[in-house]
Amino acid sequence: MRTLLLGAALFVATPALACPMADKAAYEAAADKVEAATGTKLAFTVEGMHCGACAEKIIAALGAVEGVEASAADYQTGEAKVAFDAAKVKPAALIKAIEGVGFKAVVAS
Ligand SMILES: [Cu+2]
Repeated sequence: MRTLLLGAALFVATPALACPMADKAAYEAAADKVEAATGTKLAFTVEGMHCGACAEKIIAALGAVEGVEASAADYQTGEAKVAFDAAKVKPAALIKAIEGVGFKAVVAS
C-alpha cells in the first residue's frame, strides 16, 4: 500500500518536473509578452514555487485580475513579471492574487 501511494505520487509529480528546459522556454516566451505589453511593468520575487505547475498557478491567478495584460513566472528563479493597467489595478492587488494561490510575493528591487 505504501509503495503504491509513493508510486502514485511520483507519477503525479513527473509531468511537471519532466523538462525544466521547456519550462524555461515557456517562461521566456511569456516574459517577452510582458515586455511587449503597453502597461506598467513590475517584477516580483515569489517564494514557494517548486515546479512548472506552481508557475502556471501564479500566471492564472494574475491573469484573472482585471487590468492585468500579461504575466510570467519562473519557478527556477522565483521571479514573476506582470504588465498591467495602473489605472485599474494596484501592485498590492497583484501580490494578493499571488498569495491567494499559496505563495508569498514581494516587489523585486
Ligand atoms: Cu509546483
